[in-house]
Amino acid sequence: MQMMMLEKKRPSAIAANNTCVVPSTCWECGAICGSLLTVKDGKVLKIAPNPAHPASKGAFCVKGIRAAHEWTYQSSRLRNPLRRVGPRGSGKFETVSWDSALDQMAEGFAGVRTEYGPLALVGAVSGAFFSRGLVMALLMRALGSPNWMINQDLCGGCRAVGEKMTGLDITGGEDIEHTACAMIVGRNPAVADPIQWMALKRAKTRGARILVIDPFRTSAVDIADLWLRPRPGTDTAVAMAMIKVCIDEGLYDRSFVRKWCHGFEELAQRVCSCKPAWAEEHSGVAAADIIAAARMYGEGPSCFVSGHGIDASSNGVQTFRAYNCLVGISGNVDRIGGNRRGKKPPGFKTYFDVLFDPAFRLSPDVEAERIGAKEFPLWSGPLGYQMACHNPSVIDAMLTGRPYPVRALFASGVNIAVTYPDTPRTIEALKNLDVFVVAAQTMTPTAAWADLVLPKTTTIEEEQVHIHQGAPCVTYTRPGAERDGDVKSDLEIALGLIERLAPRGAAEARFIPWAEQTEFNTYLLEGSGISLDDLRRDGFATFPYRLGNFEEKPFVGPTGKVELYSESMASVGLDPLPAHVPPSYVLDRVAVNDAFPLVLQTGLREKTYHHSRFREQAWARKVSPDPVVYIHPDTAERYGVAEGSWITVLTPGASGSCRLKAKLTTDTMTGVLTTGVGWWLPEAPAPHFGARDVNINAALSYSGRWDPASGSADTRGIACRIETAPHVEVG
Ligand SMILES: Nc1nc2c(c(=O)[nH]1)N[C@H]1C(S)=C(S)[C@@H](COP(=O)(O)OP(=O)(O)OC[C@H]3O[C@@H](n4cnc5c(=O)[nH]c(N)nc54)[C@H](O)[C@@H]3O)O[C@H]1N2
Ligand SMILES: Nc1nc2c(c(=O)[nH]1)N[C@H]1C(S)=C(S)[C@@H](COP(=O)(O)OP(=O)(O)OC[C@H]3O[C@@H](n4cnc5c(=O)[nH]c(N)nc54)[C@H](O)[C@@H]3O)O[C@H]1N2
Ligand code: SF4
Ligand SMILES: [Mo]
Repeated sequence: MQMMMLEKKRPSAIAANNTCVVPSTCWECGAICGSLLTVKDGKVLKIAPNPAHPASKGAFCVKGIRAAHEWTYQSSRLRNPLRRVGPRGSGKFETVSWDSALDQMAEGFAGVRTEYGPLALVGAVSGAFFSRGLVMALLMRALGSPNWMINQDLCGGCRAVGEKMTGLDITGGEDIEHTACAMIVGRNPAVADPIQWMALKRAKTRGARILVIDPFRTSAVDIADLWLRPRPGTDTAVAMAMIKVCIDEGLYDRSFVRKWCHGFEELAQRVCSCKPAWAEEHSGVAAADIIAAARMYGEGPSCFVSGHGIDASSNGVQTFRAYNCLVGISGNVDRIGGNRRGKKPPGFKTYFDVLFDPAFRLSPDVEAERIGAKEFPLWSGPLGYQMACHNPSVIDAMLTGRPYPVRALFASGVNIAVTYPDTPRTIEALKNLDVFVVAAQTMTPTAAWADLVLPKTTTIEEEQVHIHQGAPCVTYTRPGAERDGDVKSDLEIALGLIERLAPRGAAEARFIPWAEQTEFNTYLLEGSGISLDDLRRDGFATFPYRLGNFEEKPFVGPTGKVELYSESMASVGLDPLPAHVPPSYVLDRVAVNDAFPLVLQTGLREKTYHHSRFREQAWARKVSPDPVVYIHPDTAERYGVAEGSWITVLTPGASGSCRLKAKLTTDTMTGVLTTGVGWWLPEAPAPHFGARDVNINAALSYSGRWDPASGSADTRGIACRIETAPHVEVG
């Protein structure tokens, strides 16, 4: 057991001629990089990396430097509340005051609540990683509804459920700095996470070995010692064979397994037939490479750097379970160079602590009514990751009234008409609502359908306090800029609504007891020994923590051990051991082979965009002007696709299609089409702004197949076909 004590860094704020440089944290994506804001007269002039930040160590990206700044000051920013004046989707809005907007919202929500009951009210948000997620959950609870949608079923949902079911909480705690082997699986760190990418490059220079498991040739392959290239969605087979090799060759940590793992014998039995040659058949990865990978990882200390590439699919939880078992048996948990478990200062409250705090919970019978709780108890039930709804089922409820009607939606920080699969169906659902309110910073294909659009503060106008597991430290985002417009934060909007509804008996104020963000942040910090003043001065605060403190803080499952055999999964009738479930395109092949002969991978990140954000910024569009689909030259030749030509992509069960520009490259496998996510065209006509044209989610189904544990739909590993289509100018 080791005691780690990190030294406090010196304050980095320097004042000079009315201009000051203050430490903060970029909040534009989950990497949360330490930043330095140059501020003058309440305006942020410049955003730069903070080399003194213990987690990011100067890592940063162009979105943080440029996009976040422009997002605040651009002319297309929404600066006043808007009320729809024409029919839904007509694009006709008028400017109104906040009082008038919040009165109307309160009236609408109260009306739906009276007519259909509180369950008919739903909130939607990106995730609970930022305070807006927690605020949305608590706002809905205040209104009496357990229903909130987070898009984590499409993001880290399979990872979260897989980890929780294994008893681990290791996301973000990859100790790349000290590892002997970084195993990068389904992760594109050079684009998605500059902190990880810089750490990986340092590790490589130091002599650590890099193992990449990815069907696509990312920049990580350039620094790899070994690259396994499985066919999409076949990682479970690879991981199970790696477990078998490690067990057969004694490359596992016997004493850790004896003391801290539950179900080793059962796991050994399960992988008994998973020979590397078996995995080769399923994945296409040579058996010899699987053996070499198992040895490389098994020698350790090794860390598992996982990504979205093995998430957001109908077999994602089992995939994560398999890799998590590998982490478990190798004992690479909470040890130097392995995967660190979540750390926090004593007393500090994370968003998850508040979400699960009995003081902020609805009664169990109301929570049991949450949409998805019965079908996906490990996602939407009390055992779930964030106890959020099963989103596709909510969309269904909006359209069909089953299991009960959903009539009012408040979407904050989520662009569901672009980022949820099956765009045409999502839009039909939005049109069908009685009340639809969106909080956003710009007009989007989602906001275009709203009755009210509430203009939101940006990440440089808000104060946030968050744990960064990368150092770890508590990190601070400063409201560096004065608000540019008559805009409000998510907390202020929620409080405005509760203030109007509580006197009518339609809301309970106790669910959001903080009068403003600073009070909320103070509440999170209470008892941690870290004050807001410390954070304001330095931008972060480190804290002492212990590695390997398993007695003091057991693993999170029912046995308090790493559950190779998951008791929670067994308790709800799911397979408690990792199992290879073939990806959708393999299962679909039987039925639709001729019609959909190719495989579609979505979600490849682009450096200039955060999903659907920043599409209106000219510099970003210049760097990345078109929605691209990568096609292997052999596949292109076979289907008559020329470099730079526009093609249409279709998948089974979806109500729309998507138009993409072909880029021919051997970076993608033969027969596999790889594209990004989040495309729409702010310059195209309202209300769709291209969301049914160039948005890949227009071509996907959201109506199942779903992962049995997380409820995630497939965003990759999908059978598809293409049509060659001429380039259509979108006006
Ligand atoms: N610039 C930028 N950065 C971002 C974001 C952004 O929009 N823009 N979004 C942020 C968010 S919310 C997220 S969730 C992360 C996601 O970022 P990452 O976790 O890096 O995920 P992806 O880019 O979706 O995919 C990573 C890799 O998974 C591979 N992959 C696909 N299918 C499979 C498979 O079956 N097996 C294996 N082993 N690999 C596969 C892909 O080829 C790809 O190289 O990025 C974050 N960072
Ligand atoms: N097919 C497919 N679909 C995917 C993915 C994929 O790989 N493939 N990736 C999935 C993943 S990983 C993710 S994380 C999601 C992302 O899905 P979304 O969260 O919908 O994506 P964003 O484009 O980041 O943004 C959302 C909107 O939130 C608003 N916003 C930003 N910050 C704030 C804030 O602080 N408060 C409020 N009120 N509004 C704010 C902005 O107006 C922006 O338009 O997409 C998922 N969808
Ligand atoms: S990766 Fe870029 S956008 Fe994300 S937090 Fe860091 S600087 Fe900001
Ligand atoms: Mo995500």
